[in-house]
Amino acid sequence: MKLSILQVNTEDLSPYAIVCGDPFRAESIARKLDNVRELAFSREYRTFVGEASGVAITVVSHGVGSPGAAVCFEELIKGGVKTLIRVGTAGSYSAEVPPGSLVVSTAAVREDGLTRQLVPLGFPAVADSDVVRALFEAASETDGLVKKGITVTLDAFFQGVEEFPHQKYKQAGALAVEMEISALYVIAALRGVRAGAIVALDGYADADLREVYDPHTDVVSGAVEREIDAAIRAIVKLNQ
Ligand code: R1X
Repeated sequence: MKLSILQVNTEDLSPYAIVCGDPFRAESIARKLDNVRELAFSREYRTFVGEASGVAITVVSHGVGSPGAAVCFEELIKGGVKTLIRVGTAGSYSAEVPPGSLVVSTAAVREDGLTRQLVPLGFPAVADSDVVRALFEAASETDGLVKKGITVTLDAFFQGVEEFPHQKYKQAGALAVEMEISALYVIAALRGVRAGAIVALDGYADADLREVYDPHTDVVSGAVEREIDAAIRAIVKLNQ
């Protein structure tokens, strides 16, 4: 069967998938795998398959924001993917986890608009505990700071006239904010598959800490490299 939006044949997909926002990042993740093939590049969704230590891994870009990303997650699950790991970037809430750190998301605050159209807000957006463990172990084997905890998923990237909810979630102990994890966790739960996410912090979300937002630094690209390696090794661990 061909997936209508990803434009990929389901027979080519593997049970494990790494998803990321940026189609160019999907390519750099795929380059770390053996026997890589590009399957399709349709809209923002670019799909590769390859192998790490003999384990087949699908790599797909999902674009920016929960609704578009949800299309990717739903089609992958329809196509037989059973474990999804998001490798992404996020804004830090605290100087204790500065840009360049990695955060494994144990659960996501549902400040997105999409998931409330799927299931009531009381339903949690929570990661699979085995995926969290594998990601945290693999990330801790790399150099640099790694934390695990709650992240916030928000639709807005640029502020309008409404206040961003960063202060209250920071006070409540959330570590970082990004734009897709709650969609991933809710959809994974509704469809009965497992999911996890690791993010590289690329700046401060908190206006008190933020200077100019520039995610194109060596510190950030080093953290992105570490999280990609960690996600690949986490999948190999999960497959053992
Ligand atoms: O999740 C966020 C979004 O995909 C993080 O980076 C993008 C916006 O720059």
